[in-house]
Amino acid sequence: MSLLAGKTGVVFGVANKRSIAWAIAQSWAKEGAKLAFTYQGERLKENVEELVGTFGADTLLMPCDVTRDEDIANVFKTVGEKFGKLDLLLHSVAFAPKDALEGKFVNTSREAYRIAHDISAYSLVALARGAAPLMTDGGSIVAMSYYGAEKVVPHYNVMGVAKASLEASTRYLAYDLGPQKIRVNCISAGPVQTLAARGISGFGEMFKHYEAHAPLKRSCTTDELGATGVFLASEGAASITGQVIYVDGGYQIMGM
Ligand code: NAD
Ligand code: 0WE
Repeated sequence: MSLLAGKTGVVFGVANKRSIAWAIAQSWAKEGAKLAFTYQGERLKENVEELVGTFGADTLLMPCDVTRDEDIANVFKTVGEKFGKLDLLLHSVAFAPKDALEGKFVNTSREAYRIAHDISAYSLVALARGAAPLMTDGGSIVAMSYYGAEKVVPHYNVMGVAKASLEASTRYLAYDLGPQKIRVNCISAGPVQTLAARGISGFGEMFKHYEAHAPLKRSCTTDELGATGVFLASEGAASITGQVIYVDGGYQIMGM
């Protein structure tokens, strides 16, 4: 059964094979979607080229630093030219300066706060605005969030505040774009061992915490995130918009 046959999509946030974006892209492609990809900068170009090549040598791949309006404009211009219309968009992008994730939240600098919100939250608004004119048959926009948006997770700090902004932006975008049949949702994932998670001290402890406290006694796999990504992109989610769906072993329901 090809749930996404005939659909086109653009994916933001592949850095390597462990990236959540890569898992969701593979699941979308397996269901028949034709995808375009972007990469953050020259540093990641080769890596992403190699991965994306597995979908065929003609797969559309473009640079896009989401802090640059001209990069974003170029992506949607090119996607418009190559695909004609767009159905799916994955936002799987986040960044805060490392020191902001180490010390106390109260010490967050104005610059670290600005950067975290620009890259991790405002970018969803800019990408949705670029995509909407191409989503002429409606569409599905999916963004990645985390529990630190709603409860304090020590050291997640300014990223938690930026994810709260991402989730609120999802609701306002869902309202604005609903009349065009464009749906906007978040997947709130439990911890996953990716590039963005590596180098965060105590990340191993987080898995132990989920094994001890989540109803399913674990976090989530990237395959499960892919499956939820397919659901949100598909007709099965035709009346779901503005929501945050938890793929976290059930952790979010717990009070203790
Ligand atoms: P990842 O490092 O593979 O992906 C993060 C991506 O953000 C990278 O591809 C990076 O290039 C991109 N990025 C950063 N700054 C950018 C910029 N200025 N312009 C364009 N792209 C930029 O790590 P991941 O864990 O797959 O993260 C993907 C998403 O999932 C993020 O939104 C993250 O917050 C979210 N998330 C991750 C976890 C986890 O435990 N790993 C849990 C819940 C949610
Ligand atoms: O969203 C994230 C992490 C995003 C992230 C990661 C980094 C590491 C490298 C954003 N910016 C940076 N900046 C860097 O310099 N997650 C959901 C994973 C994560 O990160 C944590 C977590 C979890 C979970 C940080 C502290 C506590 C928990």
